[in-house]
Amino acid sequence: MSLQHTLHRAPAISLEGGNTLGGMSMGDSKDASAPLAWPQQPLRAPVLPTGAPPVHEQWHAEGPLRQGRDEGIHWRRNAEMLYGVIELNEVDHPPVAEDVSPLQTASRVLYERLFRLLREQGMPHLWRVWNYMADINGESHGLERYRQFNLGRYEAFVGAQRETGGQVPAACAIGVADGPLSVAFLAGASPLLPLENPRQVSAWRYPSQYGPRAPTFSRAALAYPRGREALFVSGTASIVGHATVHPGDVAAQCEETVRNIECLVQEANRAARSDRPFSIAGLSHRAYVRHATDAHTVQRTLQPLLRGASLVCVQADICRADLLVEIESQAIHPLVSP
Ligand code: 3EB
Repeated sequence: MSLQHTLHRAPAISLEGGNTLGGMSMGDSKDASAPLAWPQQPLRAPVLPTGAPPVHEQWHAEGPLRQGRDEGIHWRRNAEMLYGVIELNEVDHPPVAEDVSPLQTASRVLYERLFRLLREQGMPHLWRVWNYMADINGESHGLERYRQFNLGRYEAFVGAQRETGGQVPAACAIGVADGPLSVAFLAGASPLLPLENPRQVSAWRYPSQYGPRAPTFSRAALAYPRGREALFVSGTASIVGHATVHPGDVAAQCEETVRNIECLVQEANRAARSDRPFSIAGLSHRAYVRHATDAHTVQRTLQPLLRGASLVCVQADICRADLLVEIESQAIHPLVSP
């Protein structure tokens, strides 16, 4: 069966498991004992509670696998999907105009390269994207940095003649202490089925009070590698309509966020093909927590709500200054062939 996901809490990356398409490391991880054949995204964020061991997640896929480096992207693929990691330093992208920030340019260039690779590799469908950047709530050039990122990403989608609403990938966009703009992505030969949350305005329809260009992501997506149905729930926060609710109350934000995820799970089950419904307890969750000191409150609040599901917490910044927590989730179900 294709596409599997594993999670290890260990000091270093595990080289076992075989058929690794790509991975992501969280926390202060030791280098693997051998060079990795697959792209590995370093998420430069401490695992919580403070002092918890690093976490290594991997995507596994059926071979034969091929890998390469093009457009500054380390990628690895099989016949039906491709995982890639690309990192760009803003200092390498000096302003092209007075009102265009280095982060906006780096974001545009990064996505332009990503789309070129997908075209060359015949993997046109972007399923899931993990975006990390330094100082996400900082401001320069008269604009918050997350909004600069949204501008650059949007420009690249338009330039590649891609849809900027509707058929857009599941994603997250998260702030870390420092380091380059870092993007990992999973793309496929087959289209994704995007899902939206009836409790929330689609992010690609956000009004301009949240920035000159709306973020380009869907609230969740179903994707279909051979024999599988994958559900990717995008970064989800305490937002109802398009407004932040419960500012300053991390426990209430956790509860609201889980309500949003529950809602997306319902939407997924309406569209799902597999016999087994998705459930909050069967998903694997990652929580981004703005303040490390909130880790215990977040875990205590989420534990009963997630009903025993896997949860990894990391310290990171959320893309709105009033958001204290964001949760993303995923699950892969087998599809019984008829
Ligand atoms: C929100 O709901 C929270 O810009 O790719 C969540 C997931 C958020 C993805 C992105 C942003 C992104 O608006 C922020």
